[in-house]
Amino acid sequence: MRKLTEQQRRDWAINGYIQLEGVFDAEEVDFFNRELDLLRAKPGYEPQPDILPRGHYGWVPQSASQDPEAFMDRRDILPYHDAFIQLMDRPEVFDLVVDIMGPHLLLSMSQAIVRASTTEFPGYTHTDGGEALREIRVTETSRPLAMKALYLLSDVDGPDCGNFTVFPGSHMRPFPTDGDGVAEVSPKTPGAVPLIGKAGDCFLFSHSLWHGPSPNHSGHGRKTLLYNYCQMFLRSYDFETISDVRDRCTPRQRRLLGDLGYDFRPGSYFYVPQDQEAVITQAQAS
Ligand SMILES: O=C(O)CCC(=O)C(=O)O
Repeated sequence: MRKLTEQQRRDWAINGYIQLEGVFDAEEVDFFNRELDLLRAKPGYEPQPDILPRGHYGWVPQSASQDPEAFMDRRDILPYHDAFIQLMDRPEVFDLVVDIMGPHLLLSMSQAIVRASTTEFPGYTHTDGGEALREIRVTETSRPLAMKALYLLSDVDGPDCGNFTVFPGSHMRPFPTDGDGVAEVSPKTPGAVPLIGKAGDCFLFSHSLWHGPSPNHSGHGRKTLLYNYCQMFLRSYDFETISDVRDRCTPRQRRLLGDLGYDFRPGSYFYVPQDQEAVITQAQAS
């Protein structure tokens, strides 16, 4: 399997993120953009801010708007196309995820986001994983608890284009909140870096990095795919047990979805199956 270069290893340790250029070619970018547009008409999990608390997703019959440039935040995208399943262990990215996380990992979330071009959205900054994970940081020499791969499906070539915006090095610092747990930093706080990238690039970043979307005034929607990986002893965001797509998966993909190959028993997921490393490091066909 591929490994991080020395420069990437330093970037990960010091900045808390890495940019991989040109992971998708132009044809793949078009393909995934089309698939994203198709999701809108289908049922699925989306935020329901008037009904559900922040961070929770409810089942909706379709997205609020069928305009491909409008806001969409769709969770658990694996069932919609085999290409979304294949992306969970695409070697150019997954090999590096394993180099960073080690082999005892789960795919805990998949997501498609469109950030509409609008003057209404100021962007926001957060760490991943909710209130408890926000309190936990690990050292430069430790594996992370969780990390994401964010695939850009739109060019982001200037500020205020819905940029993925980060505070380099912040993964080592407590996230600043007021007494009610509300973030005291935003994409406009000094130190924030709005990242530039091309459709097809991928950002790998730690759950504890202060990050989030900038405003988008570009005139077009900024589209991304996100895959979250966590250590096995954490749990999945997207499913209670194991995703229904398991029958469409390779053994490695099934393992990434939490299928251990035997029924749950106390100790499962903390002490991993004996073949865990072999399954994760070998991309068997079926
Ligand atoms: O770029 C976005 O729209 C949100 C990405 C993000 O902040 C996240 O996945 O945690």
